[in-house]
Amino acid sequence: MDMVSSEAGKSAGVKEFDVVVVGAGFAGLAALHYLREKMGYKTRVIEAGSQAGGTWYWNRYPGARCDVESLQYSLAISPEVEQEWNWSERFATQDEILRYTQFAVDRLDLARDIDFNTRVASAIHNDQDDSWAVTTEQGEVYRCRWLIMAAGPLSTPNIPDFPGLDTFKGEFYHTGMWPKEPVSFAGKRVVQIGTGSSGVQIAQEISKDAAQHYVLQRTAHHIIPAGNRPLNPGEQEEIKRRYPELRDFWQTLIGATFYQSLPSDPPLVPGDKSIFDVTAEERKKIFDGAWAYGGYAFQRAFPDALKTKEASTLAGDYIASKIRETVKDPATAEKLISTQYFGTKRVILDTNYYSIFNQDNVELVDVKGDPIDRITETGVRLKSGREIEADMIVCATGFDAMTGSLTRMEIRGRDGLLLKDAWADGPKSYLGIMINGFPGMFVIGGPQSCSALANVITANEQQVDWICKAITWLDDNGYTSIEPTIEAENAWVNRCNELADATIYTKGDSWYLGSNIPGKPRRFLLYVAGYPGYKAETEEVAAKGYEGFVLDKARELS
Ligand code: N01
Repeated sequence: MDMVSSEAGKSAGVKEFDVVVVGAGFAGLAALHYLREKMGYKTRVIEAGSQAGGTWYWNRYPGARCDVESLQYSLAISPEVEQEWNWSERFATQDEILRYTQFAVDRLDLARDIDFNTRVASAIHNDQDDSWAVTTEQGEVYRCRWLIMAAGPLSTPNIPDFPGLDTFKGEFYHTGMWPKEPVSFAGKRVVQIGTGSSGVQIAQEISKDAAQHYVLQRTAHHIIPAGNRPLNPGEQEEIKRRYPELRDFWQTLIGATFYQSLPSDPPLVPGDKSIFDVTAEERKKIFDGAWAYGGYAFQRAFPDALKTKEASTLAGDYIASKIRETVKDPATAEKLISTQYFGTKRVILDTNYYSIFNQDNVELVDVKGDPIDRITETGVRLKSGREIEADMIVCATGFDAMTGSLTRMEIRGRDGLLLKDAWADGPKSYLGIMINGFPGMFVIGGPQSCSALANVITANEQQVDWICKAITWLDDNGYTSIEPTIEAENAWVNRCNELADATIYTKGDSWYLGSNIPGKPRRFLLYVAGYPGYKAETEEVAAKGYEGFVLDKARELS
């Protein structure tokens, strides 16, 4: 179906599509495949990078690796891709995931409908005919009936506004914008700022070669072992044989991912007993088993570990004991122990981070106690007056999460409403997919979705499925517009807030709450009740004829 080409009002030079998708990460690729192959829609993906891959394209810093098991962190949309690709390790490196993405792009012939090296500047809704005009930074205009934003939840790097940053004469990098050219740490004095997931991974690479490595930590995060290893003989083959059954099973789990590859494996952790219903010895035994198994087994060892401060403290205490066992200098060990409740920040998977602090060339610098005053020409000055000389500064300072990739574009909806203004008091959406005031614009991985709290590829594919079915239904019924009511949106946001308030997530500071960005309203940005609940709630809305949405037929379809 190519309805666009038959519409009036086309302008010279304007490219016309049924659907424009912004972003060629996993979400954008899944959307393109679905729209093209299952629906036959004229679709264009606009991508800022020179290659598909989204987060795995930009975050090419040394040490980058996924924290979801590779056999589960893959697209389900194509049985061919699923069967023909071979993973090498339990948790894949950035490089391997990018090669996998390229394999999927080639196998599904996706590149012919993607414009690379093209960044979107604005997306403006036309209230007369319910179309969207998407303009790139190069000035090209794409017109479409439906717009899908798949620009990523963690894709707008946060470079803090350190005074003097522009005066620094050495090398400067952010993990989320890592150059393609090799970067050498050898023999250099390297200051690393930030100790979240990215910081913990790159720290181990920097510390291997740097003459001196200063790790500037503002807050200690909780880190548990990944237990990475090469895949066992036969493991991949069995999963491949059983993918349809296993993918259905994984979808029933809270994070749409499992800490054991096979449901038939003997359970390593019961996962269903309250942390308070076991003796201290039993609790330790369960934690020991989960710790040894690796991955998020530890986080899921007790169902209530993320529910109350008391439960979270028990998990945190166990991690503290492991840090004290590993780090030789007691003062450094104490600094590395998180004072946040376990789970308030994203729990990090890793293997050797704590032990780098036993090396002579690595120093942990507490920049909460002695904050960064300014960047100088030659390094970093702390408030105490201490000068840290550096040849290189690496910012692992995270992202303007969930909203940054949207608000940095000029997105104008009904009556010229600017998205940034609509979200001035905090982002709002209905189902984490659509926004009042922005008809016909769908978001994948947006605020109040469950995306970043689940296996994000599975979450993306579920949203793609929902959106594409909605578009099919709208077109089949002659609707040209869909927009959530303000009441439905408010109810969804309130529900997400209530769900989050009943957990540990809102009892600390994190990008989940926007509190990592100065001035960003503190709001919990995700749906916490888990993937199965999210899927059920969104599908119920669709089954009820898109309850909570206003549907319109402003434009005549031919
Ligand atoms: O970012 P972060 P990230 N002065 O926000 C510090 C995913 N991911 O890129 O905690 C000094 O977690 C900040 O300190 P504080 C994953 O979902 C996954 O590491 O705000 N320090 C913090 O330590 C993850 O959660 C993978 O006090 C400053 C750090 O910078 C998400 O991406 C790998 C500062 C930022 O940590 C983001 O992770 C990588 C300042 N002004 C990322 N500003 C895997 O799959 C910030 N910081 C394994």
